[in-house]
Amino acid sequence: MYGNDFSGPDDAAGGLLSQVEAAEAALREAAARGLSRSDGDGPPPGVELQDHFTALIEADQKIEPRDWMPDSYRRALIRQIAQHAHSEIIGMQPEGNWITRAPSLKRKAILLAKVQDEAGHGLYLYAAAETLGVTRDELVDLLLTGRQKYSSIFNYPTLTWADVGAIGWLVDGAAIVNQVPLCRCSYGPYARAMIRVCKEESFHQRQGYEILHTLAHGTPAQRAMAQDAVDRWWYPSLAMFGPPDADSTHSAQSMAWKIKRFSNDELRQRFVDMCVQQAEILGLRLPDPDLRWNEERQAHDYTQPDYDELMRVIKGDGPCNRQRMEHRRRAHTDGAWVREAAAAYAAKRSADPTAVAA
Ligand code: BYC
Repeated sequence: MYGNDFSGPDDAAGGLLSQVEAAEAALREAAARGLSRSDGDGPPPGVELQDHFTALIEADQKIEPRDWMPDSYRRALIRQIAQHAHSEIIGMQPEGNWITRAPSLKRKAILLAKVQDEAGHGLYLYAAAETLGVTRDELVDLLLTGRQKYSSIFNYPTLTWADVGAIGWLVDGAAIVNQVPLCRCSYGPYARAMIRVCKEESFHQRQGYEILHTLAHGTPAQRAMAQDAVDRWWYPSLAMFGPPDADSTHSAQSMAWKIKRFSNDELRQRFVDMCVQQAEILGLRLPDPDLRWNEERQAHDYTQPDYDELMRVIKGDGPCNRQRMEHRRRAHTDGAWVREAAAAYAAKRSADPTAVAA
């Protein structure tokens, strides 16, 4: 709950933050429980590596960088964590577009902090991926050369200030629904990064919700702007959860390894159910004429997003793919001197710690 003037997304979502806290407690518990490991962190004598790995997963114990893991598990994690990191970094652009045009000093300061948080999330995630034996340069190269993708959602334009609110409410909201279960991911560094990310992300969702609430209770023009933003961001937000389960290539294996805890469709449904209640509080309409409560399923029926469009956007043919990648490549090139200076400073300091102390 934030503020006392209206109920916030956390209430309607059944306390996502408390789920993050529960995941954090479970993480500590798992560490304390510790399946017996030999001193070298390998399996106890006489236990095969693969069997030990499986036993750790089954016991809900975290796999740590020092542990043996199958190559396919390592590759799956690098793929998902790196694409997640790229999404955070590219995700700075659509909102960054509004920093210079935020309607007040307060809004500008909040948005600046939020965009900066996204950069931080990208860095936690790149650091988590690096623990799997891949370098930061390699990861960045995978993005810049287009061999790895980032979330489809960031290939849509932010046309009005209300889009900043809709991104906070819907996009960050979808991100949280997806990421809270990742706090229980079997790979320790990813789970720990997610706990920190989710705590910050819940504030992001709140700021978007508050922007939309203000607009929805403002002038007729502001209200129309808020509704238009929700109309444009609803289906792309549903598509963020990925292809339907029947077409999801990685889900089954990722769930067996407890990287993912729920399927794409399960999380999408959870998000829809959460948003219906929040939209009512906002006084805004979700743009789906077939959205209705299904008593039998105890969930809302809803219209699926256009998955052909999702695939086109993932493959590079969304409204802003080219612009996003050009911007990122230019920023990388323009930032080369900063990386060189930081590397030179680090080299100097390790050669002679007193030389650069002043
Ligand atoms: N966009 O077998 P599937 C954020 C790809 S950051 C692009 O179901 P999986 C935020 C998928 O990668 C948001 N690609 O895959 C930041 C796979 O392709 P590859 C990002 C998508 O991994 C700043 C193929 O389709 N969040 O929220 O089991 C500001 C088949 O899919 C998408 C994360 O990355 C998509 N929407 O499940 C505000 C969370 N959907 O790799 C907000 C971590 C699917 O074979 N990631 N693909 O080339 C995940 O939870 C999972 O990777 C996914 C996909 C649910 C995204």
